[in-house]
Amino acid sequence: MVKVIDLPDRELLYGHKACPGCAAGTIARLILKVTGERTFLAYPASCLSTVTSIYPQMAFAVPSFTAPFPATGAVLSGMAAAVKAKRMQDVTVLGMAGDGGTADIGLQALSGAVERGDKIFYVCYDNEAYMNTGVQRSSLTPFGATTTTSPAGKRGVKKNMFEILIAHRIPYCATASIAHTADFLAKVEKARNTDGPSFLHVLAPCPTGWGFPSDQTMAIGRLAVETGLWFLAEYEGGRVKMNLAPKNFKPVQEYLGLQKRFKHLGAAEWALIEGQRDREWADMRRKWGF
Ligand SMILES: Cc1ncc(C[n+]2csc(CCOP(=O)(O)OP(=O)(O)O)c2C)c(N)n1
Ligand code: SF4
Ligand SMILES: [Mg+2]
Repeated sequence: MVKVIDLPDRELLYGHKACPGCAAGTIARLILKVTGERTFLAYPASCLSTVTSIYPQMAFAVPSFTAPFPATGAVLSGMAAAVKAKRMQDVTVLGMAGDGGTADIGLQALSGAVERGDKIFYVCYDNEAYMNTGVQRSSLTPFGATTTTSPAGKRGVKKNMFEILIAHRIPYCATASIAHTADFLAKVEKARNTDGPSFLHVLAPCPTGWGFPSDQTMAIGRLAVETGLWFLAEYEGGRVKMNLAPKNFKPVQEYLGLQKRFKHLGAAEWALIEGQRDREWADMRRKWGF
């Protein structure tokens, strides 16, 4: 049973310039409603920095720092050290980075911060490409998606950040979807109350880069889970809990067919994607026993 969280009216992210329907903006806004005013925030070069921090304007109402692209984890460690040195209480040291800033160039700094056990809360909003610089492929771009550096849909397999963080024996890590909002908010609350590092990987549908109408963000987010191409899980106390395990998945074309980045795919590729999905779910069921 997911706990429903009362959110304050006060906006701590206001007046940003993200595209209509951008999930990343909503994710950041809702996270700040949970973590509140006593949040120290760092984010690297990304859509999030570009749409919030345009000199002389600043859309965040909490102390915020644009980190160098590879350095979010290291910057958060520094903030956590300062909070400890000053004996500050009830503070959230929060990082929000894209898939490129997390799974590619920022992976080492994140790994170091988690391994040191620093009390930080790191969010990866995953729009599955380098959107800010014009939709280039990242290691979290899914199989078959068109980007400007993989025009015909390069056949890579999306890196599994959840398992990479589990391999660090992190105290708390979870995956989430903006379309499952109560589950997402409950995980934010848990992550920020964790005594040590925590990591949240949130799928962030991007109308501009994925090619879907801007009023379909939530529908796309739901379909990702219903087709089994995204999963909702938590790792804590050394165990994995699957929050939602559909008995039957919807056909993947219901999700892929709504997005221009997959429009070149046909029945053969859908079958490949479903085969890969089924193998991954079988593997997860075996490992985590759900
Ligand atoms: C060292 C370095 N390399 C490249 C860049 C250019 N750059 C800025 S943002 C960005 C893409 C970020 O992608 P992602 O982390 O997925 O965030 P998104 O833009 O998708 O929100 C790139 C390549 C940079 N700022 N610094
Ligand atoms: S390109 Fe995508 S992630 Fe970036 S602001 Fe627009 S909708 Fe959001
Ligand atoms: Mg991205």
